[in-house]
Amino acid sequence: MKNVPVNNYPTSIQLDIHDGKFEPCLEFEQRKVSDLAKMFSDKAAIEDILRRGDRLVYEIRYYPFFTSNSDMALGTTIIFPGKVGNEYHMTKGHFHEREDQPEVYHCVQGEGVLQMMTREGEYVSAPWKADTITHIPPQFAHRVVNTGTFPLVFVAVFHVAAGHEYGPIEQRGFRYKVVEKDGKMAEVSNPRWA
Ligand code: S6P
Ligand code: ZN
Repeated sequence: MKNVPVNNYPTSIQLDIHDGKFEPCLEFEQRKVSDLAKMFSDKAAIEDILRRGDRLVYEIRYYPFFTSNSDMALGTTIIFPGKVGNEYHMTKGHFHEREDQPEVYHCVQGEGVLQMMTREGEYVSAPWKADTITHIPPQFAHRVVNTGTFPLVFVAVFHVAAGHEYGPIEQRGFRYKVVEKDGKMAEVSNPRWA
């Protein structure tokens, strides 16, 4: 994160829980279907969406609380509802580069699933609704899936030094995929883990 001012005084920000926005926002990122082409399984569905002009899946806003000797940060993510093929909109998912860095996620709006998995493939999923708060231990990759019909908004609290490692998830995904099956949400085995 570049150009973030050091501030050694207490700081408060006001969050809009409906869209994850706050001011001032120090970093803003958008991820579209094209950015998640390695994550979603249905390649024909991806091509079809891209032919029609791509689509926004989620937005991330960051506020790093940098002091002279600490790097705690706040991130808010809004995942818009939708599916690619039968797979629900989701974040890319990542491990933290540092193995001593956990994270806390707080779902403030929407419904879905928080998927977590170790490098060995031990899998835990947490059903999510408004005000579910989950502690993610350092060794678990994490991905949020919006299975509802409204935007899902969550707040993440972490240290910037934790870092993001996307490679293993790009290569194999999580052990289970979160899909719509017979009109309902289902977690089905991911063939890349067979
Ligand atoms: C950072 C934290 C979140 C995610 C964000 C997007 O450690 O877990 O701020 O970066 O929800 O997810 P992803 O997988 O695209 O980074
Ligand atoms: Zn993280």
